[in-house]
Amino acid sequence: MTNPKRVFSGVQPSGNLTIGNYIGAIRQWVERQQEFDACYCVVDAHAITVPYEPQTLQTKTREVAALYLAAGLSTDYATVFVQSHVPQHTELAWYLTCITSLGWLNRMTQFKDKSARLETEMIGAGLLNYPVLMAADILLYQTELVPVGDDQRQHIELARDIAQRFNATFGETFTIPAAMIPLEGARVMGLDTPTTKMSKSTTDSQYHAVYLLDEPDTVLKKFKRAVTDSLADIRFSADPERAGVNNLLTIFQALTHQNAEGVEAHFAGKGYGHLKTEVAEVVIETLRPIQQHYAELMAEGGYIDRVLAEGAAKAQVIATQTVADVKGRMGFLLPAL
Ligand code: AQP
Repeated sequence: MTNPKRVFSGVQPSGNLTIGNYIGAIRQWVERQQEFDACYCVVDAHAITVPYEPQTLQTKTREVAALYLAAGLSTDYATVFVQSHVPQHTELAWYLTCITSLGWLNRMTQFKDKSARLETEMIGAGLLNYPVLMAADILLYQTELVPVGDDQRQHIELARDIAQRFNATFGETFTIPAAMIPLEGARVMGLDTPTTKMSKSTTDSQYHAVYLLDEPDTVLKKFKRAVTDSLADIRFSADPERAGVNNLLTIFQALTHQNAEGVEAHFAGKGYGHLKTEVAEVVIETLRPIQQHYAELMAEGGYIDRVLAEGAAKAQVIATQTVADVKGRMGFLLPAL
C-alpha cells in the first residue's frame, strides 16, 4: 500500500469563520480526511499581520480549533494544532524570507488589497511577508496537497516558487506542493457586495458574511437582504451584474452537491424571494449539527486544549526534522549534542 499523501491547510483566527471558509476549505478537509495524512492548523501568527486585539486572539484561536472538530475533523485522521505552538513555523519563515525576492511579494494581490485598507504607517512588514510564513507552514510538513479556496491560489504558487528556488540553491529538500481547490464554492462572495469575496475581517457590514455560529434567524435575515438584480431569472452567470444570484446558486450547489443544470431546474419559474429563503434553509441545516457539536466540545472543559497539545507534539516531530535538514543544507553550524 502506498503512503497517504501529506496535506496541510489552515485558517487564521482573524474573526468569525464564514460559510466561505467552510465551503472553500474546511468542508473538503472533512470530506476527504480519511484519504490523507493531514495537518490542519489554526494559523494564529498570520492573524497578527493586521491590527488586532490580543484579548480576542486567544478566544478566536480556541474557537477556530473547536469549529474544525465540530465541522467533522477527527483526530483519528488529522493532526489539529495551533501554529504558534510549533515554533519551527516562524523559524523556517525567516530562512525562506532570505531566499524570497521582494518582486514576488510585491505582486501578491492579497497584500495589495489588505494594505490598501490600512494607513501607510499601519502596514506592517508582516503583511508583506505573510505569504512566506504560509510557504513555511506548507513546506515544513513536506506537504503534497493544500486544500484551499481560490483566493489562496497565488500564495500556493509562491510557495512552489520558494521551494523550487531553495531546492535549486541548496539541494533537494522540499516536496513541491500543489493547491487543491474545490470545484464548487471555491470563491463564495459577500452577500451585500457579490463582486467581492466573502471575508471574515474586511468589513463591518452585518449583511456581508454568514458566520458558522450565526443563529438561524440571523442567517435567514442576512440571505433575505442579499443583493440580487432586477432580471428575475435564476441562472448561473459570469456577468458581474448577476453576481448576487450566481453567488446564491453557488452556495446552494456547493451544499446540496447537485450539478448546475439540476440547481437551475430546481429553481425554474421561482422568484428571488423563494431562492433566498431556500438557500438560507440549506445553510441553516448545514450549520445546525456543527453548532450543536461545537457547543458540546466547548462545554467539555479543557478538551480542545488537550487536542491542540497532542496535535502540536505530533506536528513538532516532522517540523523539527525539516528544520534540522534545512539548517544543515544552508550551512549553519549545528549545536553539539
Ligand atoms: N469567500 C471564500 N470562499 C471560498 N473560500 C474562502 N476562504 C476564505 N474566504 C473564502 C478560504 O478559507 C481558508 C482560510 O482563509 P484564511 O483565514 O487563511 O484567510 P483568507 O483567505 O484571507 O480568508 P478570509 O475569511 O477572507 O480572512 P480575512 O478576512 O482574515 O482575510 C482559505 O483556504 C481560503 O481560501
